[in-house]
Amino acid sequence: MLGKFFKKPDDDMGGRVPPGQSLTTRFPVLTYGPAQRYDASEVVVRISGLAGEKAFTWADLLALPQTTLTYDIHCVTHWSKLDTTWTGVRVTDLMQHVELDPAARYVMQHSVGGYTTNLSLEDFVRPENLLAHTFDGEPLDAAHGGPLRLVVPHLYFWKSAKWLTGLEFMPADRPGFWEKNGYHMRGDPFKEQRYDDD
Ligand SMILES: Nc1nc2c(c(=O)[nH]1)N[C@H]1C(S)=C(S)[C@@H](COP(=O)(O)O)O[C@H]1N2
Ligand SMILES: [Mo]
Repeated sequence: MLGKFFKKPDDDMGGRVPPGQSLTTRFPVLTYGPAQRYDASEVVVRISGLAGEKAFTWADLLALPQTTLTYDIHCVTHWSKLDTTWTGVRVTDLMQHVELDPAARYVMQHSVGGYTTNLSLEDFVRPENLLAHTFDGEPLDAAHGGPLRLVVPHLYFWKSAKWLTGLEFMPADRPGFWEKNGYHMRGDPFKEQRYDDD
């Protein structure tokens, strides 16, 4: 059954497919625990920690510039999906409206349901990272994190929190949910940083 949907790349597609990954044209759902359901009217992204306190509502987010980008995503469970198209607010555009304390070095993403995942500020503030609400021109499915998720395509996909509710800026790194359970603190797919001893 797997062979029908997952195929080993014939080559690495000119360097696009990280080691140990297979391509899929489906879009698998990976959620620890139940999928969360909430309405766009309930969306709030709270800024906390080493930054001026602030909360972005759905309307605030839609008032920011909207960007559509196409890129590849890589899951630590060995699937990669090429050319996924997302629309949302660039992290770099959001950060224009956040008063960051210069002591901030890391950020924790928080989600409905309690999922968390950590990033360094360099991995977070990149022009391709999106607070995404649209996939392939359609509102993002709840199963995939709709109404709003983060997409950080250069790291394994567990670093992209679904149902985003908060961004907590931190002076030092701290493990999120999967990182506490043995996953790598950074998760670069091209370096195969799957587990904390990789
Ligand atoms: N809130 C939340 N975000 C999450 C997860 C989760 O369980 N809860 N799973 C992560 C993992 S392990 C992966 S691989 C991707 C899966 O996203 P998808 O279900 O859209 O494929 O979401 C990440 N973000
Ligand atoms: Mo994952």
